[in-house]
Amino acid sequence: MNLRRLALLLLLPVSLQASPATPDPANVLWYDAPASHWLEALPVGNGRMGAMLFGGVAKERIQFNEQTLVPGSSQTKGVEHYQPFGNIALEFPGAPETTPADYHRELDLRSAAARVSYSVDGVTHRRELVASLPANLVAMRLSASKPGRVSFTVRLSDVRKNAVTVASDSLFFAGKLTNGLAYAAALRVVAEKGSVTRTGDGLAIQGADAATLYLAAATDFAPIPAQKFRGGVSPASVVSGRIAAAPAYAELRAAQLADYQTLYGRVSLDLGTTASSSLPTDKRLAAKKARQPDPALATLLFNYGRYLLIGSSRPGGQPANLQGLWNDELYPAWFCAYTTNINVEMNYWLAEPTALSECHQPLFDWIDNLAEVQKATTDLRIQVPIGWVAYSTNNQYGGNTGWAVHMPGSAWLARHFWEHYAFTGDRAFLEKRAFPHLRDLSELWMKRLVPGPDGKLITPDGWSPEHGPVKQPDGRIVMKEGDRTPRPGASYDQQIVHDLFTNTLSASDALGSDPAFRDRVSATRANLLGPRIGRWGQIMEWMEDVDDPNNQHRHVSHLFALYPGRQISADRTPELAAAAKVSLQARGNGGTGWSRAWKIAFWARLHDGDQAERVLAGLLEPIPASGARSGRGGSYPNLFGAHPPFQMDSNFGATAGIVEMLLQSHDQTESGDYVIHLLPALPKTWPTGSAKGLRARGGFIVDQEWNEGRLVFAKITSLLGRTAVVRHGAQTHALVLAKDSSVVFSSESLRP
Ligand code: FUC
Repeated sequence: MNLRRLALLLLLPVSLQASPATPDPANVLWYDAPASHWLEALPVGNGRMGAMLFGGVAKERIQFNEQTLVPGSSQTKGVEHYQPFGNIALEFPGAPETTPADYHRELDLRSAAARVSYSVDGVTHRRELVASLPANLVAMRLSASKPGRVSFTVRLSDVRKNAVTVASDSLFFAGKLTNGLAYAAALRVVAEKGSVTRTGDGLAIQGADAATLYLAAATDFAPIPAQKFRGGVSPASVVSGRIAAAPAYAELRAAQLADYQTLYGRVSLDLGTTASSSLPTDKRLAAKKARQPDPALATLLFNYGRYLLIGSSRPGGQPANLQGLWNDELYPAWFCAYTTNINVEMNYWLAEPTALSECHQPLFDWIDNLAEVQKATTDLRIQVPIGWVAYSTNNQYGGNTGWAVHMPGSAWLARHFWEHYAFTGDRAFLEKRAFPHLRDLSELWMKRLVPGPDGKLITPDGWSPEHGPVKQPDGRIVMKEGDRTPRPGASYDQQIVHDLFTNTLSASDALGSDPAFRDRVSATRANLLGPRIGRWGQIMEWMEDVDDPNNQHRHVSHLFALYPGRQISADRTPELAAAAKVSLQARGNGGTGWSRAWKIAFWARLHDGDQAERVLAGLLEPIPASGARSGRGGSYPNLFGAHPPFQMDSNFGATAGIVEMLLQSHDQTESGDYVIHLLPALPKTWPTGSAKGLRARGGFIVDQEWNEGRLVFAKITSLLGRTAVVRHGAQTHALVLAKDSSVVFSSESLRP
């Protein structure tokens, strides 16, 4: 291809380019049949609304969500199920009931569009579904290869069955949830040529060249300030205004692409392809299970996690919930809420290292709100003199389920504020938003800790989610699921408190604030119990050495210090790292989706890429869409993570785990420089590839290429002008880079 043609192609919007013969295996999910189940349908999202495309030939279904459609309140026992919003149903008169031979359905992650195409009687029909944040709309374009051949009926429905109003070119419904939250949705049809007429409960489009559907959905939820959740704006007028102001499809698409690609385009990963990579996505999962290598499937999962976070978490909106924001059930598992003992945190592990820092923002707003609600609580179980305490499961309002007080949860959430600073160096954020949490929660824990049996400081009522060792009448100790007995000195609490103190000390140093406070935190941290190695060489999960080597519980809370924490390090604390390995081996490679995702990161932190990749392969085991609530973790046909049931934490966690295999930056030197560790856990199955645009703490962009398992190129760009140490294998290099300058290493010897 000559350069002029290449330049022209690059300038064209992706949607206008001809589909390649084989879809890009690292960026496209594709299928040769319509979805017959929601877990086969394909998601689009704009960080407010989400929609799932089924792709039927005679009948199309688009199920949609809006992330604030939440009943419940800010009270204890205030959590209720996040609601599905509605559906769009299309019918195509005269379309065949069977799937045409050239049927193709895809989700293109580069251009953030779900598409369907097929031919009937010599006419090729195309549909493209997108979600635009600039327009705050979901839009679908239907077109045909011959003029006047786009004909269909469209209906809109509310899941709660409120009446739909039919106007000349639009459909509308409105309702209220049990908590008074008002909501509305509106759909407008714009046909090119042809006609749009009312059909009673819908609209009929006939003989058009093309048609565009614009869907708006909104509620009167207003997230901030705490407990005042009504925005006062009528959702009916909001959605009517949005569909009326909808730009032409090409314009909407250009603005959506620009908005989306600014984020998505920052990172690219290439792990190579194999013969299996060219199969449809569901068949790739099956081939992977049959041990056909397909590294590009890992790349696709990595990219999908980033796509899904961009689709469900944008500034000013709600954070990604247990299913991101995609849900079609009235009673989704665990309320489709925010669980703080792993799940909501895991949703955000990928945000900073994969350059989606902006997508982290909704979590900070949600935490601030939760903190405000909990500080004002009348619930005696979580009243504390300073700081605040979270329950295990919480909603958008700051309410909780009443199960179970999660004492170190606020400290775990506060580490996200620290991480945002560690990656971005945003000093105003550190001072105004991060430090107040870190300081108050450190004060809380300095008050709460008590001397344990050997004088070391312990939590008086710890927990290792969500089980505990219970003594039987015959003296045997068995692990009890859901046990909530207070466990003084439980490792999970100890490690999170250590992490809180470490982050607080780092923040104090960066801000140069209050040396007396800093010294108190430092002295308290030095006197904390643990981590300790037990009788079979494991990291002890509880203060007593009662761990069962056959316990394969999904939570691996006693390894928090290995990941996401940084207390246990393969380099700095090799004995503890060896014990962590013993614990991990005992827990096994299986478990729920999120449990497996966590284990990828653990093994990566232990620098065992082959083992990390084995766990990742398990996460890619196919789970049938229909068996949604049983079995073990894996991936559904649309690559949504299976707990089972569907939870999106494993998608986000898998992406974060893959990052840890390729780049780490949690360790620091004595002088506080971050260690940028290149390819710390590269598995043998990814011999050749590249990872570009990943972020390291201290404000660095890292590009890497490797060949036959060897680093052949690394480029490090400094955004903040901080010093660091670059490491690869046994080689290290002291990095002194001015702000906005780069260094290139062309071999693994790390000589620039
Ligand atoms: C925690 C986990 C469960 C589930 C729920 C949403 O309670 O123990 O496995 O993921 O969160």
